Amino acid sequence: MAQKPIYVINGPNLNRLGKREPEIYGTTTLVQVEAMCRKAAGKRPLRFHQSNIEGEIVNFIHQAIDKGAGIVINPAGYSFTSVPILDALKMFPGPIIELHISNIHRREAIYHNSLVSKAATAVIAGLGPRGYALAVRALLEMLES
Ligand code: DHK
Repeated sequence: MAQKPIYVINGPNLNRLGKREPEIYGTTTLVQVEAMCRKAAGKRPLRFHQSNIEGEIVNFIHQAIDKGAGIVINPAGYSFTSVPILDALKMFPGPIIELHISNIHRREAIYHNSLVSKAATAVIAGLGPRGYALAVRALLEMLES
């Protein structure tokens, strides 16, 4: 039977990774992040999405609820504001890793309280873009055990 995919879901402004505040987010592009995720996933199918629109992110999470094995999500700015994204994640039965490229706890106060963490199995913050590949590998281990 085909393995259920891992969903990697990205929120607003992450389409501009590489050019966006490189002193905070680095110079790696989202296309490069996707390649890192696919390499880390190995044989496990992977769906990679990004949207600047809250409802589209909710729809990606619904796709994962129906077809996915695990979620890595960087909700970006919606981490701190979005009850709809939190509500959608609460419906997901598998492991969820919340990911932030930067260490949000070392930044301005607006970035300190992520609503999404209430639904996350684990949170990675501050490892830079490499955190995505580590999150995918951690999901693989959780799914295999
Ligand atoms: C990305 C964003 O766009 C910010 O709004 C978050 C997160 C931090 C990140 O570090 O990946 O606060």
